[in-house]
Amino acid sequence: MDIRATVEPLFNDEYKGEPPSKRLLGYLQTQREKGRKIVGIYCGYAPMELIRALDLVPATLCAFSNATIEAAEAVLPANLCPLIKSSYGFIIKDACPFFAISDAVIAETTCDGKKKMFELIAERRPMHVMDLPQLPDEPEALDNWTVMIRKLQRFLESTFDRTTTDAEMEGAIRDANAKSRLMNRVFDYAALNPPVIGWEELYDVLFLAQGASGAEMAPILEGILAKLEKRKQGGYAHGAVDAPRVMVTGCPIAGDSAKVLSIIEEAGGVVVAIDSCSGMKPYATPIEERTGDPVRAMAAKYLKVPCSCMTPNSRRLTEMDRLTEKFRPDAVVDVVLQACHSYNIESYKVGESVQKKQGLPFLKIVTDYSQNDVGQIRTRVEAMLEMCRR
Ligand code: BJ8
Repeated sequence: MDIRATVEPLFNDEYKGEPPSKRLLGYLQTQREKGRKIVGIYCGYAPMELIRALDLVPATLCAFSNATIEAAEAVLPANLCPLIKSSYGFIIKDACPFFAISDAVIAETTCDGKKKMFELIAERRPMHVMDLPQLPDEPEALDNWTVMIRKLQRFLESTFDRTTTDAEMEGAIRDANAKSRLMNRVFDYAALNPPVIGWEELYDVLFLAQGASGAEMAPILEGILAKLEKRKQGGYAHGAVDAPRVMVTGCPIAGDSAKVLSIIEEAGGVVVAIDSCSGMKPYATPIEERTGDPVRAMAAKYLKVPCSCMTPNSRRLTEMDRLTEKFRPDAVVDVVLQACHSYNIESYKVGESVQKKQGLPFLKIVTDYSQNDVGQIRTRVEAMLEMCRR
């Protein structure tokens, strides 16, 4: 049963059925009209708390549409990750409204494709590239990443002619932690068996939460939590009561690559956990408060982001264990975007862990943003769900 047809929608009427991207854009435009500056980001390593401490507003830039890839391929190689091609295509086609209202952009040295693409767009906005340590367990990694966050602080302070204090950063950290706690309470309703929230509604919440601060999100999230509790008390279920529960991990997916999530639910499964930067990952780790060195505290948190650009990326397996414990999936789907070598290679270890340690069916899907492989993905997902039902 699609509960949205039978129960109160999660968002209030003020949004008038607008898609979440439009709501987020409306929010950012309002902030801009109030005189606030917007900072575009592309990655889960961008330290949001520093941005907010400087009274700047973060905006995640467009990266998830197939429509901009053809234009990008005039410059970029065709055998490049679709996320990078799509991002670049949005910029050269002037098609990303979030980039259009951004006053600066933060970039990081994650994968090769992304960092070279940043060179091509560097002239279009003030841009700061952060040198991300990729051996997170080495003792100097934390020192180096702390230095990089301080350099970003200086870049933002000089670009926007302002300064921030430790107390303001501590405040932004507390605000972010409060938002994370509320977001995790929303995720708790996907962990229920049966879940009372599906992936589309989760994405709506995640989308809006990217832009707004904890204080701004708190009343919205409290309202959503009350509605979810009502659904739970009313005995509603998202999907069939006995639907196989699926955890999705891997590359960020949204827009055209969210086809995988739709296929899982169309095939009779329910997506209960989304272990990626477009899903629950940004809310997985709190930042230590009142350490006396908020920049280092931020650095410690962001170094723990379990991205495949890190080696070893053992935290990903630990995090997946935690999510398996909490969300009790019956199967795990690892989504790898074509030509993303790091997630593709890491998939072997992930599959081994899921199958041997958790004893769960595992399906690796390598895909792009086109619709060409929908039939093939559907067949493979159906076969996996069949295994769960046996
Ligand atoms: S912290 S996952 S947002 S890098 S899919 S562009 S890695 S070739 S998106 Fe990511 Fe930051 Fe990591 Fe998260 Fe490259 Fe792979 Fe493409 Fe990727």
